[in-house]
Amino acid sequence: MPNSSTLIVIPVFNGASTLPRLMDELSQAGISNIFFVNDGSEDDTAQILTNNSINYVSHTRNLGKGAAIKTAASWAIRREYEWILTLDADLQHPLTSIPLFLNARGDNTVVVGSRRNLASMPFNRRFSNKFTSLLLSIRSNTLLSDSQCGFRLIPLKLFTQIKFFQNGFQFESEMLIKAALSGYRVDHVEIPTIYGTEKSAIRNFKDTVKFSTMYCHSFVW
Ligand SMILES: Nc1nc2c(ncn2[C@@H]2O[C@H](COP(=O)(O)OP(=O)(O)OP(=O)(O)O)[C@@H](O)[C@H]2O)c(=O)[nH]1
Ligand SMILES: [Mg+2]
Repeated sequence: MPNSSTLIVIPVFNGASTLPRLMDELSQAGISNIFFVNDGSEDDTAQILTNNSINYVSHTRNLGKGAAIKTAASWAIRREYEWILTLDADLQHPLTSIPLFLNARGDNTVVVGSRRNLASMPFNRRFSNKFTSLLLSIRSNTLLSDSQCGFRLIPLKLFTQIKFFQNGFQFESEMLIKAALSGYRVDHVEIPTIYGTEKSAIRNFKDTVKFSTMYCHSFVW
């Protein structure tokens, strides 16, 4: 499983309903290089992380998933990791897929999970995923098959070379455009599509407006 150069990063906002099972799975898989960012959760997230003796920091208020990933990247850079592997706290990213990402590591490569069989994905998420992936592929001149997937292996030098302005979910799109336009490869590894009863934190209207603003802005970066 993860070796010492790669830190598993899990941003979490109000994750108390899925965290206990995720903790069990991490411990069963023998994964210990883990760092959580508790992004101003209002539920028992911090308590659960403390009880499980997990490395984590808390934002005092909710700053967004992108801000949480940037916090984790700074933490990892200070400890001389070379890559972070981000995954979601809502059990949609199976730990059994981790070796695929580790095997695909490269100095100048971002590896993104790609869900091919989208039958179990809710229709609105399927539509927004395909639409944003098309727009981002055009903008970055790179084939991005699942641009909204948060299961990603990122070389940490990307964060030292490029400044990222987005703090919410749009960070994940900004990161792909900037990485591709800066000469990074974007590779994909196939992961299963998993949807349960978890509640999405994505707000359709608000996040569509934010994505559109970020996309237009990207032409003047
Ligand atoms: N740090 C941080 N993480 C968040 C925030 N909102 C969601 N997350 C985390 O980001 C991950 C993905 O959030 P989701 O709401 O499931 O987004 P998604 O997986 O793209 O959307 P779905 O396809 O609907 O599940 C989860 O692990 C959440 O805990 C936030 O405001 N801050
Ligand atoms: Mg999710």
